[in-house]
Amino acid sequence: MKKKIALISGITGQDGSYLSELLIKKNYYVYGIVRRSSSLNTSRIDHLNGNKNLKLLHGDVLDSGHIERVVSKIKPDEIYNLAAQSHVKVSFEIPQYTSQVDAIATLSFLEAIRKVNKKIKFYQASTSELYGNSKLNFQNEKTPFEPRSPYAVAKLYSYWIVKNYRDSYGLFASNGILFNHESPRRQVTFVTKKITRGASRIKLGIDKKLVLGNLYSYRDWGYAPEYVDGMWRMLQKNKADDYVLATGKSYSIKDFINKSFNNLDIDIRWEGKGLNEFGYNYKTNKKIVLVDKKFYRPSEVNFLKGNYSKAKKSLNWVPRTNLNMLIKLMIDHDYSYQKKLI
Ligand code: NAP
Ligand code: G4F
Repeated sequence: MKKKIALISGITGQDGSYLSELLIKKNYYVYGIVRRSSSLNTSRIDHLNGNKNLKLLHGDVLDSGHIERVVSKIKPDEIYNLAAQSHVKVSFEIPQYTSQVDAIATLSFLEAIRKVNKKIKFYQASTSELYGNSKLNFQNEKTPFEPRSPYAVAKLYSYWIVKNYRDSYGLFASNGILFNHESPRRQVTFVTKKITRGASRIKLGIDKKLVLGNLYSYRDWGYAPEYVDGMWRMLQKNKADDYVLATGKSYSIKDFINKSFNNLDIDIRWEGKGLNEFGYNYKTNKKIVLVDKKFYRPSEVNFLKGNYSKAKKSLNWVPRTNLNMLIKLMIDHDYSYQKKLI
C-alpha cells in the first residue's frame, strides 16, 4: 500500500510534536513546516531528527505563495493546520498578527487545496475558546459561540471558513474543537506548566513563590497525546465534520494549584481575596502563591466543560487520562528535570 503523506504546520509545538510521532508510528511520511528563527525552536522534535519518515521544511504560514508551492510539491494526503499564535493573553497585545496567523493562514491552506487537489483532507485546530462567555453547564458542537479574545475571534473565522469551503467546494475540511490539553511539553507561559514547574522549583528550594493571575476560571484539561489521536481519527472518516474533544470534567486554577502542590507533599492554606489572596505552605506558614493583576486578561473565559459524546460515538474516541494522572505526569517530569539543574 502507498505510504500516506501528511503535512503538519506547527510541528515544533506541543501538539505538532505528538502528532508527528503518532503519524510516523502509523507509517506516514511526515513533512513539517518550521519557522526559521535565530535560536533553535525544534527541541520538541529533536528526538525524531534523522528519522527517514520525517522531513522539515522552512516556512511561515503567513507566506501563502510558499504554502501553495509546498502543497503542490509534496502532494499530501492529509494536512494538519496546527500553526498559531496560540496564547490568549498575548493575542490582546498583538491582535493583528494573531489574526493573520490564526485566521488568514487557514484560508491560504484551503485555497491551496482548492487549487492543487480537492481530495486532500484538512484538519483545522479549532478551540473551546470559541465558546468564551457561554453560561451553559457543558459545551458541545451545537453550543453558540461567544469569543472573548482576539485569539478566539481569529479562530472563529477559521472555523467558519473551513465550514464554508466544505459546503461551497466540497473540500474534506474538519474542525477539531479541542478543549485545553496539556503535557510535559506544554510551554511554560500556559498556566498548567507554569504551576507544575513552579511548584517543583519551590519544593526543591530553587524558587520561593509562584505568581499567577485569575485563580477562579475553570478549564477542562486533558492529555495532549490523546487529543492528537483524535485529530487523526477525524481525517480517517469518509465525511468531514466538526468534533469536540474534551474530558467532560472542569476544575478551577486553584484546584490545579492545590493538586500540584499535594503531589509534592505540600498542603496549601488560602487566605484573603482578589489581589490580596495568598497561598501559604501549611507546614512552614510561608507565602508561596501570590496573585498579580499583570496576569489578568482584559476579558476572561470563566467556565469551560466539554461534552465529547459525538467524538465517542463517531470516532470511538475517549479521554483516558484524568486530571490527577495528568498532574502527576507533569509534576514527575518537571520535578526530575528541575532537580537535574541544581
Ligand atoms: P503551540 O505549542 O503554541 O505551537 C504552535 C505552533 O505554531 C509552533 O510550532 C509555532 O512555531 C507554530 N507557529 C506559530 N506561528 C507560526 C507561523 N507564522 N508560521 C509557521 N508556524 C507558526 O500550540 P499547541 O498547544 O501545540 O496547539 C496547536 C494548535 O491547537 C494551535 O493552533 C492552538 O491554537 C490549537 N489549540 C490548542 C489547544 C491546547 O490546549 N493546547 C486547545 C485548542 C486549540 P514556533 O515553535 O516557531 O513558535
Ligand atoms: O493556560 P492558559 O493560558 O490557557 P487558555 O487561555 O485556556 O488557552 C489555552 O487553551 C485554549 C483552549 O481552550 C487554546 F485554544 C489556547 O491556544 C491555549 O492552549 O490559561 C488558562 C486560565 C485562564 O483563565 C487564565 O486567566 O488560567 C488563567 N491564569 C491564571 N494565572 C493564567 C495565569 N494563565 C496564564 N497563562 N498564566 C498565569 O499566570
